[in-house]
Amino acid sequence: LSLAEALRALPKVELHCHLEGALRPQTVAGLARKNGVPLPPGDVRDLYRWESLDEFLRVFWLIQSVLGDQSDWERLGYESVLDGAATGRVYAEVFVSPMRHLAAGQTLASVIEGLSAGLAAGDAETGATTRLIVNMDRSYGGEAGLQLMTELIGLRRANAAGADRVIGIGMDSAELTVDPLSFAPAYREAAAAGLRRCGHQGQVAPAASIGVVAVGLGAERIDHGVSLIDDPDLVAFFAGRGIPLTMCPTSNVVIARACGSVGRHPLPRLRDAGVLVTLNSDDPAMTGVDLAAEYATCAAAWNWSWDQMVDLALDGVAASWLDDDGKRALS
Ligand code: ES4
Ligand code: ZN
Repeated sequence: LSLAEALRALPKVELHCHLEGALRPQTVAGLARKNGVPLPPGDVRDLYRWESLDEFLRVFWLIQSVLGDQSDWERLGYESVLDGAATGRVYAEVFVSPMRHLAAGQTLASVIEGLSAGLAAGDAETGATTRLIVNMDRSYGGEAGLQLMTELIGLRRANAAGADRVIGIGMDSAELTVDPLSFAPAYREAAAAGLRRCGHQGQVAPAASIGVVAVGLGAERIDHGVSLIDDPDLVAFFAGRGIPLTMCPTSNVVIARACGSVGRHPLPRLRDAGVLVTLNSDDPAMTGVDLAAEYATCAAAWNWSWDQMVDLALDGVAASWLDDDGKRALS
C-alpha cells in the first residue's frame, strides 16, 4: 500500500468543500442541456481555466447557474456524497451558496429540501454523515446576506423539510471589494438563532481582515486564512483562542494564487505556531484534486509521515461542529 493509497483509505472529515465546486463535469453538461443554460462548446473541463480568484469566481457562477430546480439540487447532493465517500470522507460540513439562485427566482426552501434529500440518500448509501452550511455570496452585499439569514432562520423555525441539516452559515466569493463588517447584522441574526458561524477570509486579503471576521463578525472558524501567517500577533491570538482554519493548499495555489506551490503553503508553519488547521479540497471537481489527492499532495510536498497526516486528520475532527460524542466516535 503506498502512502497515497493509505491516505485515501484513512477516514477523513472535510469542513471546506463547496457543493457546486464538487459538481461532476458530466452533470454540469447534463444539467445545462436540461435547463437550457448555454455553455461554450467542448468539454466542461475546458472552462476550468483562470488566472485569479475573480476569474475563477466567474466560472464558479456559471457552474452554479446550471442548477435550475429542486431535483437538480437533489442530484448534486447525492453525487457529492458518493464522490466524497470515494475519497475516504466519513463526515463533512459542506457549503452551498444559494444567493444567485434566489435572485433568479428559486426558493431557499426548494434548494434546502432538494439538497438535503440528496445528501440523506448519499449518507444512507455510504454510511457518511453530511451536514450543510449556507454561505452568503459576498458579491451580493450585506443586506442580501441578512435577508438570506432571515429566510433560513424562518425555515428552521417552521421545521421546513431538510432545514435541520443546516448547522451553520458562512460567506464566500469576492474578497477584495467587500467590507466584511457589512455582514455584521447577518452574523448577529445567525448567532441569535443558534447557528454556527464561519467565513472565508484571507485568500487574497491581508491578515487584518481575518481578525475582523473572527472578532468583528464572531466567526468561530475561518475558511482559508492564508495571510494570517503575515501577522505573528494575530497568529498567537488564533492559537490562544483555538480558532480553527479550514485550509485548502491546492486551491490556494491554483485558484487564488496565494502562494507559489503547496510546498510553500503556510499550513505547516501555522500548525507549528499552535493554530488548529485542517485540510480540505475547496472545489474538488474544478481543481481536479479531491480530498484524498489533497492529503497525498501535502504529505509529499511537506515530507510528512503517515502519523503526521493522521494527526492532521484528527484535527479536522476537533475543528468540526460535531458534539463531543460525535467527535469521540471519529477519534
Ligand atoms: C469561493 Cl472565495 C472562494 N474560493 C474558492 N472557491 C469558492 N467557491 C465560492 N467561493
Ligand atoms: Zn472555499
